[in-house]
Amino acid sequence: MNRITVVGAGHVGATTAQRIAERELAREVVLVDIVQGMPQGKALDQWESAPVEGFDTRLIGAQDYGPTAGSGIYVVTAGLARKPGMSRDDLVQKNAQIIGAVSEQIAEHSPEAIIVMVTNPLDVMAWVAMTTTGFPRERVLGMAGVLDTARFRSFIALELDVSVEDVQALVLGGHGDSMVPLVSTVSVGGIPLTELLEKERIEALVERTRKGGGEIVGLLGTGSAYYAPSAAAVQMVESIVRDRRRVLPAAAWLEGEFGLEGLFLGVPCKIGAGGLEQILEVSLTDAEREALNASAADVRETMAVLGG
Ligand code: TXD
Repeated sequence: MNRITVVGAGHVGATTAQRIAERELAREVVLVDIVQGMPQGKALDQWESAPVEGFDTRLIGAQDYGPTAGSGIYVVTAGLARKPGMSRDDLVQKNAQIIGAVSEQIAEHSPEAIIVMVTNPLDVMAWVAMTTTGFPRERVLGMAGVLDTARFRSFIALELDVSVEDVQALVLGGHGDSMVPLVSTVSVGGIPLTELLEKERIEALVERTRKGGGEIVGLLGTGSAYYAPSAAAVQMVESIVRDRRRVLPAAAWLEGEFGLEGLFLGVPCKIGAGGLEQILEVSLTDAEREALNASAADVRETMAVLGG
């Protein structure tokens, strides 16, 4: 791919740019941020790591979207963090304004691009991006499921003292609290997790995963997670760039899948050169379906804040 743009050069955005460059997923990575000089400074610093790391992907920073023209992918991480005294709804409105403005620029400069939305609340921000750009659903995806699954898999690997590579898991629904882990689908080297761990222990790991973002925030003191989130976003980018058709949990616009429509929600997606190639459906237990519906209700409530 010629060019990938990362919008928002903060913690997640800058780390995402560095990972994309180190893997040479594009010839050029453009970091865009509103803060004067900051994306230029980070991009230059990253480019100066190229001789040591051995990559040829050029990194540049910008305040405007001219240099991003023709990008195949935009990873969108621009946004505000919640400040003291700011309500959740205020934050949604502020971030929706930012994502609306960013999306107009994307549509103008790269009408064929694929958007990977990271900014929270990502299901709703993906909807803002889709409606503002007018892009088809195939070209707008939200990142959360890969991160939630990675956290779940990392905790299971620790618990069983096995390689993370052999732990497979699927998480549906919204991000964090409202995620829906399909415990029956979790396997370790092909062995169902339920044969290796007590139900209570599995529940404890699920709970830790649900609160995974908060655990990091609590430890960091300021800011939130970015190493695992950027790794997760880049896994989606890589599947697009290399047309790998990986089956990854991601937020996609539903049109009847899982009995839901008219919202973005985390579901198993086949991700390839065209973005969303297919949504794969799995049968759910009654409890899982109920949890997924509750997660959908959460997303709809937030859409309603924006008049959706
Ligand atoms: O799983 C997930 N989807 C997430 C989401 C995991 C981790 C982080 N998640 C969300 O990503 C988080 O809640 C935030 O909404 C975004 C970005 O998180 P990050 O930790 O990178 O935040 P920072 O460090 O504050 O960076 C945000 C940057 C900052 O540099 C701002 O100056 C910039 O966004 N910003 C903008 N850039 C471009 N254009 C506009 N309009 C703009 N407004 C702010």
